[in-house]
Amino acid sequence: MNARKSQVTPPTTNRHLIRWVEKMAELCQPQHIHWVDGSQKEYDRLCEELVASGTFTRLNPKLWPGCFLAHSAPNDVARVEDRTFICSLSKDTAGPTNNWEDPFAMRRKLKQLFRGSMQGRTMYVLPFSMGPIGSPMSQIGVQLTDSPYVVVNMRIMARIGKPVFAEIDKDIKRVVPCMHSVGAPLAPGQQDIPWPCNDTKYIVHFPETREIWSYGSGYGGNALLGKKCFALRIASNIARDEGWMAEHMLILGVESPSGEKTYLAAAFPSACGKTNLAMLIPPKKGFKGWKVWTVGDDIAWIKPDAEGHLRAINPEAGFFGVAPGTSARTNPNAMATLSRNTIFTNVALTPEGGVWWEGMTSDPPAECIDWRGERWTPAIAQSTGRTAAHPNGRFTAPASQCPSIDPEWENPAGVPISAILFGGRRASTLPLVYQAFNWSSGVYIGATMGSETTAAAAGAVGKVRRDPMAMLPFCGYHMGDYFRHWIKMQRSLRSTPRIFHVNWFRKDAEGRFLWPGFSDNMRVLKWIVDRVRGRALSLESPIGWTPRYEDMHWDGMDFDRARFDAIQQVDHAQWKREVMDHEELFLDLHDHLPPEMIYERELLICRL
Ligand code: SAT
Ligand code: MN
Repeated sequence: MNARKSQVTPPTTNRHLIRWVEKMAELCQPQHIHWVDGSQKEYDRLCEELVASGTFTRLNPKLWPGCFLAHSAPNDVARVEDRTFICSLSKDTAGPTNNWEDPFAMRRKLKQLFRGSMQGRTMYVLPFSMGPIGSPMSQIGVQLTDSPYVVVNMRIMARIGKPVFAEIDKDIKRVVPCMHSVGAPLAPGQQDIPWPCNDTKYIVHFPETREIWSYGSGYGGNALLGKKCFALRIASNIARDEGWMAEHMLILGVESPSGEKTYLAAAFPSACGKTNLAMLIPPKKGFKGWKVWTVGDDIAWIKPDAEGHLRAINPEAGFFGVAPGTSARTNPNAMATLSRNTIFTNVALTPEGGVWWEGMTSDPPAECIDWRGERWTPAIAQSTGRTAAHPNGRFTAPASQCPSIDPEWENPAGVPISAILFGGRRASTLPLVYQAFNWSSGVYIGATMGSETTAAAAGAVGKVRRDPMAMLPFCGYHMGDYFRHWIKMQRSLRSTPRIFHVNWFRKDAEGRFLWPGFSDNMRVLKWIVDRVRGRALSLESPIGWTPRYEDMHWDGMDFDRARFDAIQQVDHAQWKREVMDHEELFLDLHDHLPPEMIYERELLICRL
């Protein structure tokens, strides 16, 4: 029997799937095919193999039970936006903010790249459900991958394996095919390396045929194809066609002492604190009885229900969070979540067999092995400027382990959304919080969002870039059409969520943060909940409704009116420059821009 042919009977009766697997095996020439069942036994075996191959280091089970550490190749540490393509039939459909190539030319290129790309490796057939299995809001994909690292990470990030094959066999949902190869075939007898990948990288989406092809990278959003590629880039296309929204948003529930629960969704760019906000613990002083519940930290699928209210699910099952900066002080819930059964990537290894990253503790370890695998000490850091962890080092941890996980987080019908927040990292101009006048001015606020770039994507860090709805790298079609879709959503709603903009990162003239952030962000959430519930008044400013000092809950915090005025200040000169910047993005999108965006901009200019 052909070695490439599956040795076992496939655990599916779906002939399209079986045929596709055969065809792709013919192309990629793997040595084995493994149908992923998603069991603990299989996971344990794959982790063993990853330890044996040097990809994984098993952490000290007394300190970090069930945890592993991986170090990636230095040329494979983040999403590669310049290698990410939306290959729609027409360039106009992808829009100017996406890389585009002719889909036929791209298919030819991919065929060449994938030909023989899995030689000497196992091809895993990995079925996954984004969203709870069987939920009407869930979507199904099958990823073929030659990376066991991807399989074990996907087991944490999505629902995978046997129950998903059962869903596929019901034949009611379209399955999104996802091809993935690290692009490092092994010649007979060739020794493997801990992090195989390729200098040539392609992260390709075919929106019309709903397909994903990813080549050359094994890292994060480039390789865990259920996440950004499917749940955002492909799903944003499905959502537009079907009248719902696939958004780069966390989902949280605020519970008051009387048990009233209000759910919010919030869009911030990568590495701007979505995970921290989603897992917020209210300040001890002044917020007795208040609680924040976590539904998701990165992606929200939002759909109008039969009554015309928006409901949201988190399509993921785990957190792929930024490790540096995460600590018992900044995010105790994240620390508890990642304390066991977690896969760490690109953080440092301590001599006791634990992990460490910048910001985890105030005192660094005396020595450790850094993410590059080299000896690191605080003195070496001083002289070379090298960090122990890569700034985009990550933890992959099961959502079910999060102490603040919402009892409703797997509700197949989702949770009701009362408010939408936009935000980014802005040292100036943008106040701590303000509320949009209405839905269309809120869409304008989201559409013109800016943020300083972070290490989550390859490229310069700290430059303000326009990142509409935090979707610039993730919208799978023309950004102008995406704004139009947002505007149109209102028509299918009986109640629209209130829209807000927040900025935890405003600085004073000396460059010091004006706001402590973290648990004190609860004060902003409370004002937002009070606004949504009609309990707080507000002031009218040129940009929207802003909080009155006396409507903010200051119990347990010393923040006088002058500081509040400073952080809330709407500086007309700064705002005029800001609006000029909006124009730059709009010029790029002009031929697809909904008229509402032009009118909102004109009104804003008049008010300034
Ligand atoms: O895209 S990743 O999943 O690698 C992380 C992010 O940028 O949000
Ligand atoms: Mn993200």
